[in-house]
Amino acid sequence: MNAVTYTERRRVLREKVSDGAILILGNAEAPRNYADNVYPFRQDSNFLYYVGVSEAGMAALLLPDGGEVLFGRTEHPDDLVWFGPHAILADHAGAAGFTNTAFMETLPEKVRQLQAGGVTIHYLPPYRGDRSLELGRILHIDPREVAQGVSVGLVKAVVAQRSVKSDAEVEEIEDALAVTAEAYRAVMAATRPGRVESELVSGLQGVALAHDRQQSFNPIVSVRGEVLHNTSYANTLADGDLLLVDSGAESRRWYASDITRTFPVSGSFTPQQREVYEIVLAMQTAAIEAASPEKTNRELHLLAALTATQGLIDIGLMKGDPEAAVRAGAHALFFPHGLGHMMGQDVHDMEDLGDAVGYEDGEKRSEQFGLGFLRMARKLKPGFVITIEPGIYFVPALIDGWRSEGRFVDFICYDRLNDYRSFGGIRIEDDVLITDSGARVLGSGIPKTVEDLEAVVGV
Ligand SMILES: [Mn+2]
Repeated sequence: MNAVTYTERRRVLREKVSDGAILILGNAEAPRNYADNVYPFRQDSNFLYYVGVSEAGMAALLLPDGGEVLFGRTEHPDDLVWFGPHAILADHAGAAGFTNTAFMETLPEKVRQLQAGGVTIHYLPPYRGDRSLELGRILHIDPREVAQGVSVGLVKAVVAQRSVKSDAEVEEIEDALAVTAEAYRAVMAATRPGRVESELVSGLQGVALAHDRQQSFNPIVSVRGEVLHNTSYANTLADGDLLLVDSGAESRRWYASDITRTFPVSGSFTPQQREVYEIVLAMQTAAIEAASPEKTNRELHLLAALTATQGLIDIGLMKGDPEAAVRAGAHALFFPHGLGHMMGQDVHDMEDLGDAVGYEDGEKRSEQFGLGFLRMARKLKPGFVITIEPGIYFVPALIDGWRSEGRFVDFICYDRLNDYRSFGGIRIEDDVLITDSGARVLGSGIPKTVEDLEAVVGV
C-alpha cells in the first residue's frame, strides 16, 4: 500500500459522494492521567484507510473541485530534541499522495469559507469525546449538534468501500495472523496448572511486541470463558480448567486479526469437555462450509445455532424439535452472542459507523435475546472478511434466571445442567474471506482439533 493506493481510495470515495466536501478527521493523543502521559496512539481507521498515516492531530479535506488538502501539525524547533529526526507534514503528504498541505490550526477557517459558499461538509460519526469537541470547533457548531449532522451518504459510501477487501488488504490480515499464530503456539506451550493468566498474557503480548505490533484489542485470556468480555487476568490455572484465549495482533499497516482458541489447562480434555468442544467445532465447521456469496450471515448464525441445538440434544442438555428450539431462541442460553462480525482495519470493522455495516437498509436487529447481538446479518459478498466464532457457555446466573422463570422448559433439560455449573465456556474463532464461490479461512492455521490441541498444550 502506497500513495497510489490511498489516492485511488479517495478518488473512489469522491465518486460515491458527489456533492460537497469530505472531512476525515484523524485521532489525537489520548491522555492517561495528564496531558503528556498518553495511551499508546491508535489512529482512526477511516483515516488510516484513506490516508495511511499513523500520526496524531491530522485531517484530510477533499474539496468539491477535486482538490485535496492534508492538514497536520506545525513543527516546533524543539521537536528535534524530543522526537529526533522524524517525518513531517510534507513527508506524510508524499506518502499519502497529497499535493497540498496546511497546518491544522487553519482548518476551521478553510471550512468556514466553504460553508460560506454553501458547500456541505460531510463527516463521519466521532467515537471519542475530544473528537466531538474538535469537530464542533472545525465546523463552527455546538459539539452537542455534531452527532445529528453526520453524513449518512458518506457513512454508506465508506461502508461500501471498506467492506470489500483488496488482495493487498487480505495479505495484511494474513500478515497479522502469522504473528497471532506464533503467539498462540507460545501460549499453548506455556499453559499448565499453576500458571497465572497474566503470565500467559505477557507471553502473548511479548510475541507481538517482538514483531513491533500492537494488539487489535485487549486480549481475553481466562479460565472463566463463560464471562464473554472478561479482561481480568488474576486467576491461577488449575487442572481440569479450560483456558479461553481471544486475541489478535495488528499488521504493519494496522489491519486486525481476531482468533479464539479454548483448550484444557492439563493438556487433555475431560470426556465432558470433549463432547462440548466437538459441538462448538461442528458449529464452526458448518458455518465455514456454508459461507458463500449465496448466504446471509444471519443464515450462517442460525445454522450454527441449529448445529449447537442438535449437539446439545445428543448429549442430553436440550430436547424437542431443534428447529423449533432455534426459532424460539432457546439455544441462546448456551450460545448467547452473534456468530461474528466484519473484520479489517478494525477488529469489529467500521463499528464506529453503526449498523449500516452489518444490516441492509431498513433491516433491523432482532429483539430476541442472542440473535439481537448479531452484529453482521447481511448478505455476504466476495471480498468480505468476517469472523466465524461460535461458542457454548454455561453461565450459572443465566441458567438460574431462566430456570426460575420457567423459560423454554420444553427445550432445556435444566436438571442435567447441574453437572456443568463450573464448566466455563468454549469459543472457537477464525477469520474468513468470502470468495466468489465460497470462503477461505485466512492464515496458515492454529491448532484447533482436539487431537491437535492435546499435542501442543503444555508441551
Ligand atoms: Mn471476534
